[in-house]
Parts: sequence; C-alpha cells; structure tokens
Amino acid sequence: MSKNSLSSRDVFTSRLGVIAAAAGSAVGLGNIWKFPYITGVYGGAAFLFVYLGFIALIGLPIMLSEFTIGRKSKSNAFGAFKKLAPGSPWKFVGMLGVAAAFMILSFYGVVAGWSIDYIIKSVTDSFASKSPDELDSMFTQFIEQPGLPIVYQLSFMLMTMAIVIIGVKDGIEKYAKILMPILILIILVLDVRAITLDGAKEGLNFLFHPDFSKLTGEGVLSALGHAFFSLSLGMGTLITYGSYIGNQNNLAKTALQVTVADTLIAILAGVAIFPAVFAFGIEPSSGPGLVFITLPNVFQQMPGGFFFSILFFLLLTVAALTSSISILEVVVAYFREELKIKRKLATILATAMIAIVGVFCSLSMGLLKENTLFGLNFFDLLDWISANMLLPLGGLFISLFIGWYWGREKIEEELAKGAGVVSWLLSVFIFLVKFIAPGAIAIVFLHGLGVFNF
Ligand code: VAL
Repeated sequence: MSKNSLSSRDVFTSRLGVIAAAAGSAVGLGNIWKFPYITGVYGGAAFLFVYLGFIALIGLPIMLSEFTIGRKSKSNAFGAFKKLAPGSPWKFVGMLGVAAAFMILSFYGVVAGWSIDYIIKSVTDSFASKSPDELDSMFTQFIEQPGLPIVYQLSFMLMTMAIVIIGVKDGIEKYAKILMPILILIILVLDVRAITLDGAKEGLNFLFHPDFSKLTGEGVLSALGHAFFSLSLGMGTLITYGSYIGNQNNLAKTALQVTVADTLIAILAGVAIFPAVFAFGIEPSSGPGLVFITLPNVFQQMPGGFFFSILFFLLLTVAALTSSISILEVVVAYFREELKIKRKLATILATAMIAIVGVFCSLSMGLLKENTLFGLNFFDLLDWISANMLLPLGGLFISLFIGWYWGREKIEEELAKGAGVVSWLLSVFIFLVKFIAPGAIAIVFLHGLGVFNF
C-alpha cells in the first residue's frame, strides 16, 4: 500500500494490532507521570474515585464515539466531521482536536526528555546513596537548565518523527505490540517493593481512602480533564486511529479493553508511588517532579534497583513514544488529507512546529520561569488549557454529535460491523452520550472555571 497516496489509507492489520496501538496511545506519561502527580496535588483517594467515575461514565462512551466517527469516516479528525456532517460547523470540533494534539505534544516531548535523562542517570548510577532531598534538588536543577533538557526533548521529537514517517502499519503497530507488557511487569515489581516499605500503609490510605471534603471544583475539573488526557480523547487521536480500524473489528470491545488497561496501569503506578512518597517523607503535592523524585528512592532500596531503574525509564520513554506517535499522527493526517502535503514533509513540518513550541515549554521551567499567565508558566498553561479546556470541550461536542446529530440508527449500523449489537447495551451507550456525558462535562467545566458554585 502506498503511504503517500491519499486514496488508499493505511489500516491496522490485526485485532491485536488495533488494541496494541490504541492502548499504546492511551498508556503513556499520563498514567505514570501525570496521574500520580495530580492525584497528589488534589488530595488523593477522593480525586481517584471521581476520576474513575468519569472514566466509566464519560471516557468509555466517548472513546467508543471517537472510534465510530473515525471508522465510519475513514478520515483525519477534521475531515471526519466534514465528511459525516457536510457543510456544517461540526468540523470545528475536529479542529479543536488537532489544536489540542499540537499543544499536548509540545509539553509531552519535554517530560519524555526528562525520562531520557533519567535513563542516563540510571546507567551512570547517579541515584546511589542520595537522600530524598538530594534527589529532589537533582531533579529541579536538571529541569531548570536551558541546555540538556532541550537536547533530550528534541531527540525525543526526532524519534517520534522517524516512527511516524515509517507509517502506521509498519511503524506504530510493531513497536506497540512488544513493549507494553514488559512495562506492566516492571510496574508490578515496583508495586511489590513499594508496598513492603516501612510506612507504606499511609500511602495506600492516601490513595484509596477518600475524604471527599478535600475536593475542590478545580480538582473535579482536573479529574475530568485527566480522564480525557489519559484515554487520549478529545485530541483527535482515537478518531484518527479509528479511521485505520477495519470493519471486522468489534469497536465496543476494543474501547472497553483499552479503557480498563489504561486505568489499571494508572492505579498500579499510583500503588508504586504513594507508599514510597510517604515512606521517604516526600510531599505528595510536590508537582510534576513527583515520579522522578520518588522512584529513584525506591530503586535505591531494592535488590537489582540499578537494573530496574534503567529498564523502567527506558520503558517509560517507550510508553511515551507510543503515545507521542499517536498525537503527532493527528496533526500529520490533518496536514496530509486537508492540506494535501505528502506524509514525509507533513511529518517533518508538524514535528518542527511542535518541537519549537516545546522548547519554550522546557525553558519555562527555568530561564522563563517568571513569565507566567494566571500564575502558570508556559508549560503548565499549555497543559491546563489543553487538558482542562480543549479536551473536555471536544468531548462535549463529540458526545452531542453522536448522541443527537447521528442518532441510534447510524450508531447501530456502525457498531454492528464486526460485532453483534446487544440492544440494551446500545441503549445505555446512547443514554450516556446523549445526556450524562454532555450534562456532566458542562456542569464540571463551568463549575471548575468558577462560573457558578454549589
Ligand atoms: N493518553 C496518553 C497519555 O496518557 C497521551 C496521548 C496523552 O500519556
């Protein structure tokens, strides 16, 4: 199949390939870096429970909606709405996704760059006999530098670019299939070590015993935003991947499997981190450095820690890669199909633009730290706007599109491909996308922004 031709599109070749690629997209820094850090910031278990509720009631149905839109339209995120709702403004929903993908990848590349640095720090045994405080300043000093973090960020973007240039079928599928299970194994080993540390119980309590009085409107909005971020929703990714899924595939089953896997991995990451946070006296609300500061302490205290830490940061980088390629693919598919730019050039252009914005994200950790808007540096601002605004807004419109614009008949027709449709499950799905998802997103969104209070 020619990869540059616009008429013959790439497809995933096997069922396993579809799941591996979609799960590869979903599972990434969102699960291992961002989930523990924002759970810590917003107070622990109560945040986790609200997050889980959003995953089940909003995330899962919207994932299925995105797959459906993608497969039916066989188009990029913007083109999909143009095709399914010609001449209407729905296409701007696709645009919102492309914009979110662009923003997210800018700062995503920076964090992936940190992970690359931590592979090297692991290989050179730099964590050895350092106290929790020393490990903390090691991280801060590193991210505040103007040079090295950018070198790693750019290297990561180049790797992402290379894989996307190879193409969907040969590139993404092959890498995703092999490496994810190994990452899960390492996290399980870390879990065992973490929960057997002295003082681990406090960490598990923090993660699993909710105190809902601690929740704020902003915390709830962040839980919603993170449900989208972690499942790769609202950023055009799963519409684009959906467009590469063949008709023999059972979309509902795939969506369920990806959602469950993504959520379990986030929880497993939380179990590896919070017991250690408390055991080593680290502040749970320390922010974006939480994982990078906490885990080196754990590695120090486990047999084979040297080896495990190399493997962990290596695989974290790979998990970030299988996600970043899916984000870049959104922008590339848009450039190819809408702007008629060939894959290779489209990929180089998109990567260059995103990487440049990413350089500023990296600099905003140190050199440009004082330049803030609403109290947020450039990195946090892009994260906040994309996760807490663009993704939920995209999700809101996607659910309205499927639930109200498309309607039961068309949904049933698309879902019936590759699967038997169970009537009551279809009704539940339609009820969720028609009422629950848009209603809940609207309330959480406006409340989180402080438009009203209750
Ligand atoms: N969903 C991924 C993650 O959680 C990316 C695509 C944002 O890391």
